[in-house]
Amino acid sequence: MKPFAQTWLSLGSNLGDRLDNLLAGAAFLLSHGLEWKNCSGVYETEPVGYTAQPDFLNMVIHGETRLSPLDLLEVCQQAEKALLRERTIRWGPRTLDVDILLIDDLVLDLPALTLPHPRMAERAFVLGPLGEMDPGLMEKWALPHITEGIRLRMPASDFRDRLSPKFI
Ligand code: A4P
Ligand code: MG
Repeated sequence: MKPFAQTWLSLGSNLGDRLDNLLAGAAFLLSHGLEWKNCSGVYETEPVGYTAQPDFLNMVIHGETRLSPLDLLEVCQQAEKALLRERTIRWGPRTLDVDILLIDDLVLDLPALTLPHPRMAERAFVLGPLGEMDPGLMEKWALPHITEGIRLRMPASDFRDRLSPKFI
């Protein structure tokens, strides 16, 4: 059987019930080939890129999977579709965005998938949650611990039970 790969995913939402969207997105991933390992708290974050839009809630999930990288990307996009995301403006508002930050030590530059995620090293909404959850990973990939424009909204201990596989 194919071995498990470790992966870190970034989830973001700034439309509708943002916390529900994140938890529903996570539940979708965990029932489509992602095995639960850990997650960060949920952060309230200022929009980056296209700034005339509501604040986001963001979190990072660490999981393991036997899916290929492109199949994992497909599942991430299905999760966005399940949450009725419409792609209109690049970097614009969305019910759910799921980005793959890392898969093991993979460095990829395919038309559909770049790893590590090309913009992760400059984004506090990724680096804050990742640094909270996995300081060793920050060191390994030489990532700066930038936390400007983000604040912890809910620690993982407040909602972890709602994500653990027995509730899915
Ligand atoms: N793609 C390539 N590599 C990856 C990867 N590692 N993970 C391709 C996921 N997708 C990857 O993404 C566009 C294409 O990127 C996909 O078709 C996939 O094949 P998209 O989700 O359709 O469009 P997008 O999200 O609008 O664009 P993009 O460039 O992915 O934007 P980002 O980088 O995801 O940024 N501010 C705050 N505070 N919080 C946020 O969560 N998110 C964004 C979106 C902007 N500002 C934000 C936040
Ligand atoms: Mg995206």
